[in-house]
Amino acid sequence: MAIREILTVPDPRLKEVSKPVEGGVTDEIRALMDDMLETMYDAPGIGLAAIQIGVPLRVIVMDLAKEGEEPQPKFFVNPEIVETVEETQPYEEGCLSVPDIFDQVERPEKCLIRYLDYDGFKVEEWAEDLYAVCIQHEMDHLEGTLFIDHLSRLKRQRAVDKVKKAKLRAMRENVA
Ligand code: K1U
Ligand code: ZN
Repeated sequence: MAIREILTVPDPRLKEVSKPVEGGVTDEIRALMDDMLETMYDAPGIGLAAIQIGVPLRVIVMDLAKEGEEPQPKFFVNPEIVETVEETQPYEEGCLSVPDIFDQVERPEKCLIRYLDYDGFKVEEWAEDLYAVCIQHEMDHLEGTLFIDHLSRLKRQRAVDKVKKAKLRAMRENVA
């Protein structure tokens, strides 16, 4: 297992549409998911899409366990949103690719999802609460969409500028 670098805005790879995994859940895909989970725990975060480590495949990992609870890793290969309810809920979202920026995004309260799990079994289940928020956020990554794309142009530009400035500052500190 390995911790990989997480891409941050404005890296153009974050705008790519990820491709389906062909040929089922192989050991190679499981190795990718292992690296993604380790990278997500290290960050730390509660979800991660493969494109965030530069791999344009439709693969997501997630763990919504609270501090002190047993880890509950979840793995999603070729996930699809089959159905959503009309009711929406706001949630203050963050993103490891847009570090230190948080803002409210309104999304459907519940969604029916279909995916292949770590062992390649087909799963269909309803996601609600934080699970619904997080899977929709991660599915957006697979389409090249970031949570800041749901905000106004001004807020989005401010967020990108803030991340760029922080990266420049960190680079200067590392040189000095
Ligand atoms: O996709 C990502 O970049 C991961 C992102 C997932 C997410 C968070 C909130 C709403 C929707 C999706 C994160 O994990 S940001 C970090 C975070 O939320 C967190 C970090 C440590 C403890 C608890 C939460
Ligand atoms: Zn994200």
